Amino acid sequence: MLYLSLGTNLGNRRQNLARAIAGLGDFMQVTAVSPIYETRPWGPVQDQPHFYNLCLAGTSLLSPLPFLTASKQLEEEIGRVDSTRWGPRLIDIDLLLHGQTILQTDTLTLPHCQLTQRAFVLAPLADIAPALIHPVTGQTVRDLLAALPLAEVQDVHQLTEPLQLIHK
Ligand code: PH2
Ligand code: MG
Ligand code: MG
Repeated sequence: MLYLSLGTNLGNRRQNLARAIAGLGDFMQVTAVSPIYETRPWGPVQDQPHFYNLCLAGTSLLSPLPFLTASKQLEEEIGRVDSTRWGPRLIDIDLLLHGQTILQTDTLTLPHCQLTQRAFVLAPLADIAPALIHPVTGQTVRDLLAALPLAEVQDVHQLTEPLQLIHK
């Protein structure tokens, strides 16, 4: 099973998420999609629009590095141009977990290195996989979320209207 985090804070955020999920269908089978969360920018760049974030689960025949390449290509197809670290983006597709794989290369770290600190990742991930165990810390997603400072969790807001999935 693999788990992804999607984020967008430019343009039509709902449409960007829907396009990413449709495009991911070319190289993975999506089996679960979380609700959307509207989230305050997290990290060193605070002066940028709020994000829409969600998590999804699925399977893929691609191993981690080819999967990363395919998802970077999809980001470009959707129109992501500026890749400033931490800056605003049309779409960001982050691989959180790929089975139990633990990996550290220049381009990819698994599990995602900031997974345990980000409410905008853990809240939607807990909606679709609360009992999933982090292969390094051994904690469940539910417990990782509960361990975050309350203020961080209060910065993410679940939207009530579900995402309309589209077909390419
Ligand atoms: N992505 C970042 C940096 N900060 N903040 C929120 N709320 N959501 C994101 O997806 C996000 C972020 C870098 O990828
Ligand atoms: Mg990211
Ligand atoms: Mg990214």
